[in-house]
Amino acid sequence: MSETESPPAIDRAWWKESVVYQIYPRSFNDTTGDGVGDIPGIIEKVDYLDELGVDIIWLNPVYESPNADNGYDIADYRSIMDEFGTMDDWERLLDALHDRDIRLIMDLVVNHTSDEHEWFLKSRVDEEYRDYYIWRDGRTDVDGFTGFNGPEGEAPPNEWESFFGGPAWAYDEELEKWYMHLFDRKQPDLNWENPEVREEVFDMMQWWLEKGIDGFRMDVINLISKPDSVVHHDPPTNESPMWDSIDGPRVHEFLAEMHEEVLAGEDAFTIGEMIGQHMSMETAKRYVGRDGPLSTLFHFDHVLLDNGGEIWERSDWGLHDLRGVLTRWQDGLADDGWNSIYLSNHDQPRLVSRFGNDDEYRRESATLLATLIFTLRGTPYIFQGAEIGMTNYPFDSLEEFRDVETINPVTSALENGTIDSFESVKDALRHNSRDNARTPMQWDNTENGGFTDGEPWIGVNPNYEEINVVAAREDPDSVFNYYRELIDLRADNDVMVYGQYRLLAGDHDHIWAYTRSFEDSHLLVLLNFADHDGAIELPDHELPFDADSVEVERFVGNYDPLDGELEAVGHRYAELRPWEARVYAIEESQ
Ligand code: TEU
Repeated sequence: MSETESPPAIDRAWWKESVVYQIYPRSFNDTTGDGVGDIPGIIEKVDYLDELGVDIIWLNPVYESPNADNGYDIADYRSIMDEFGTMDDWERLLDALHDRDIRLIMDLVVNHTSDEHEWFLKSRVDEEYRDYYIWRDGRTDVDGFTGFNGPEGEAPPNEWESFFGGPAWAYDEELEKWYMHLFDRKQPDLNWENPEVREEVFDMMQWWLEKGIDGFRMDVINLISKPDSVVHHDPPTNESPMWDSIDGPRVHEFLAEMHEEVLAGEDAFTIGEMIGQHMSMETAKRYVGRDGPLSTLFHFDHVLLDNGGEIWERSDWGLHDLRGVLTRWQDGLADDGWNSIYLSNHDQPRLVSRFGNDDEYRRESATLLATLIFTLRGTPYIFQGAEIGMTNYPFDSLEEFRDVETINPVTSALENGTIDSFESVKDALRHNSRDNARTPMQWDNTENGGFTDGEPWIGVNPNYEEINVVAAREDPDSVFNYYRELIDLRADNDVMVYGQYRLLAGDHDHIWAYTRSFEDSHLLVLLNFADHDGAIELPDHELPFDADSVEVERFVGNYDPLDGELEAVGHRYAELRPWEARVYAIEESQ
């Protein structure tokens, strides 16, 4: 930092200094032999989480649910799904985590409920509850329209297509009306226009906070306010596409109310999952800026880069795109707001298979991606299994998939001839399907990777014999031990947490280079996103320090140091090996 530039104000927060580990309970650890992971299974592994060194656990939904969408269809917000255990188990888990200074955040899924939730059952038969959901008349003015499970000649209220394929409306025979579901038909959308719905949600959040949780990850929270074409019309008009539900007209008002009623005065960590693409920084700051209702958000800009539209389509991306979208967020929230840094979760393929090379350079690229996650500015997230470099699954038939988002659209496309065979889409599904993330955690090299004694609910990746926790622990060069090192470093170095990001040589075609700067400390990060060697010249005018008068040390890296590599900074030139990640610590001389 030059003397004329004053450092930006730092708003410290525990959740900025924390590392999050995401647990998908269904696939973590099974103690009952039914092939499904459970809460006692997580308790068994709390020491593992402690050994890894993470600070916060984000638990995917564990509430009572018929599991049309693996728990994202909630039938009762205040009880635990039988398959996962009991409320006692959950309380034991909370205690076990808190005993080790690990915090727990829960998934808050309130854009929709299950169609088996009491509110929805009542809403079908009881006027008082009708308005908890979005019920509308169908259209009869559409020529020659049949099907969609509605009455003959009646079309769904508007033309929206659900995220999981098919219309975003389902017909109720008794009521002779349609209800909206932006996701599966078993996930009816709540009507946030109704103040009673908001009160119910806020009470429930309060109830969980009183149980001692440390925050919420809020599922598709920017979808809760629907556009006027639906809110004020029955049947709705077609003037707004479904995308207009994103950041809808009253979303900021609803979240401000949630903040006032529930979150203000609580030291809770809140992450809003923000579906869509290209959110403006102005909108982002309304959510997560200093005066915003939430701590941070998940945007989708980088995980949609390879999205081809349909689940069986892909589009190409390059380092340019990845670096471009993530740099936009680094710069956009540099002074106000806070990023979440994730490259995978339960909805995304495995990071090493997607952004790295899961074959010849699995260890190198998995550790490079870890370096990226831990050296960008924001709270880092590890999705279970990433820390041992787990890969995508070699799916061979549609029967091996479990996810509605894969099964529904592929089945209809096969039926209506849009695609002619499973084989023709196999490679794309192997790459895109959410089920890649959902195969069981690989603990050891015994049957089923030590996940279960029974028949696992979804296949265990056959590579469990090599890729598993026991093997990773023993190998000093493993992905696991590298994650541990990064977590330790982050706990001790403010520059990793708060340092400002600056992109270097932004047009390099396979090396991503940047600095992070905090007071007089800097990190120089060099990441070679390629299966081959590469070299980079560090442009003098872009460096935030004078390269001739700094002390350079190696900070972390995924290869053994090269002879003379510390001179690289003075020479403004570095050479990197395939998927090499190298970080230098740089101090300005006094
Ligand atoms: O995800 C919302 C969401 O955006 C996903 O549907 C995403 O578009 C897709 O998975 C990318 O392939 C949340 C939950 O994380 C997801 O598991 C749920 O299925 C969904 O909401 C509905 O609750």
